Amino acid sequence: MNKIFLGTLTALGLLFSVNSVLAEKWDMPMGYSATNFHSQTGAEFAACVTTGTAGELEIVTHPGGSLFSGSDIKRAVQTGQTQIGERLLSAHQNENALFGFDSIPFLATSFEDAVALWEVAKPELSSLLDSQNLHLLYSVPWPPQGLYFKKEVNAVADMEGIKFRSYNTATARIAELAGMNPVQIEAAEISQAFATGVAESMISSGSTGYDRKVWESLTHFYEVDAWLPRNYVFVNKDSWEGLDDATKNIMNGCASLAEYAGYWRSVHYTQFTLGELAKNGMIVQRANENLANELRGFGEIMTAEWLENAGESGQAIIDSFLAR
Ligand code: PCA
Repeated sequence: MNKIFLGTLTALGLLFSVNSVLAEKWDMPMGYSATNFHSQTGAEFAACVTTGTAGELEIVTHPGGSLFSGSDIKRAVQTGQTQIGERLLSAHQNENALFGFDSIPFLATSFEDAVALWEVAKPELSSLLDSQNLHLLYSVPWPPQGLYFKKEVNAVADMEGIKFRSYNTATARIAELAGMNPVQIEAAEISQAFATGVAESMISSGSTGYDRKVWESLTHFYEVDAWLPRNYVFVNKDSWEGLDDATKNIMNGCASLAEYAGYWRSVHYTQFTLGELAKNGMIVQRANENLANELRGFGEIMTAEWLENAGESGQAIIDSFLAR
């Protein structure tokens, strides 16, 4: 009896020591604030993996650019400084136009269309990421993008000379076409940028306006539904390939769950956050027909420019999306 007991103890001891040798901790930098719905989705994803692997793989999220600032996250994961991260996909548009497929003005303007566009773009995007030593895990869209100002704007002419906060190449190009002055600023820093007058307008979702309490500086939000940009979560390819199949399965299961939950959070957050902007004193309304038409004109120019840069793979994405 004693022998069996001792044997069991030894086996358990071995198990524990094997377990602690195998247990790994992955740090997951994220660019947006802890209260943002993407960050909440990421935190649940991390908890899902940690629980699913019984702690053998623990993922710890670091929101708000606290571990690496938004603009450094992709490089940090690519080079193995950390194993996993989340970033705004179109922020890499200056590296390769394909990363900006989700920020072509007025191509996909609803949640349903954003999903359809994602489905046709995903294979091309996954192989682009793969060529950069990254493995794509999941992606969640932001709510539709609208225009923030600190005055009434009824036409593009009213935008002349305004300092415009941009977050990718497409948003900077819109500013340029409208005669505004773009300045690239991470979401984590926009409250301060608006408060100090470094920027006085932007294109973004109700969600970011709400997260950053922009009503403290800005007064108008115009719904234009220009596009629904995406965040994506990605893993260093060597780290991914180092996982056993059981762990990969758990990660994939948690990623599907996160993509689903994040999508619905984004859908529900859309009206909620616009309501909160209004409650806090902002004028929230659809852009008038004239302004909407002028912006659609920018959309045509920018679609042509994107196709020129993205070449055949870009054309194939748009063709399959339009043919769906
Ligand atoms: N919020 C992010 C990107 C898109 C959005 O709605 C931002 O403004 O940085």
